[in-house]
Amino acid sequence: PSEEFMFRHKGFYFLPDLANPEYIDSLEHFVVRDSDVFVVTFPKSGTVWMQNILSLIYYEGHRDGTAKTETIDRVPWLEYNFNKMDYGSRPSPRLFSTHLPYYLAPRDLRNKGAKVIYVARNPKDVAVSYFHFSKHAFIFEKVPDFNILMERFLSGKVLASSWFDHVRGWYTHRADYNILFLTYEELKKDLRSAVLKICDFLGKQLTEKELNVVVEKAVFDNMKSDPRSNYEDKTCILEKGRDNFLRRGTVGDWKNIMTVAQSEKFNKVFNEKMKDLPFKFIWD
Ligand code: PPS
Repeated sequence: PSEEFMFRHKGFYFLPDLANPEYIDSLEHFVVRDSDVFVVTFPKSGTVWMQNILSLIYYEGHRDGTAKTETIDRVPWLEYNFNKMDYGSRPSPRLFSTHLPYYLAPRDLRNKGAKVIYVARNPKDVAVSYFHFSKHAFIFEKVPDFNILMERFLSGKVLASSWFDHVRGWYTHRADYNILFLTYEELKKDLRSAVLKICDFLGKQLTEKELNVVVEKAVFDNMKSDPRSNYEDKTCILEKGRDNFLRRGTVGDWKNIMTVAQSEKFNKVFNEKMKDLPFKFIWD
């Protein structure tokens, strides 16, 4: 992969410009508050979706449409501080998202005060989503051929490195964190139940009416048409007018692009690397 688009630090690929090795190292000592909530994902696994769900759960002004704040300002990325916020002076409860692997995450998270929500998505769809996103995102290297992207994905030469290591790392160290594991597919299957589970984990009591609004506003089509949720104005990331962060939002889109041979190769690597873990993804 081109160094113009990614740099490697401590075995992990980051986006340049928005992060550098010193900043990443400083995050080990980032002061975490017990009231903080971290969304942790491998890229293209439902980050923006979960950012939006948390924002809707926590902010009445988002639910009722009176506040115009964008999701990125409510749930900023820890390691990519796009809007140069002073995270230390943000009022509690602070919401963050991150693609960091467990071993580079703030140490304080292991005190188990703060909550972590990990969202995993079936990796074939992650690779396909990554491929499409990279075509229109300035921050990603354009890879013209899916086969090349897939090879890089399987060998961990993409942003956030290996999907397999990312999921395994967080999952096998789960006892060190106050963590809720969710899959993109379960959110798709029954968003309402997933939101209830999230509220339960966060200790947030929503009324029936509030819950209905969260679920309705977090549905793909509604998020796609809401500029606060879809990063429409982030022309520094994406070409304007092109597929934004909300592209298709389905389970099984990999079938539209992967050949049988590619799918079999993918299965082989998946089975080798994940066989001892209980992750069961809905693939279609
Ligand atoms: S990023 O760049 O890491 O922040 O991307 P991320 O948000 O993790 O992943 C983007 C994919 O998530 C899909 N998405 C959704 N799917 C269903 N419902 C909702 N509400 C939703 N919001 C985002 C988005 O469409 C991307 O997947 P693909 O398959 O490319 O459509």
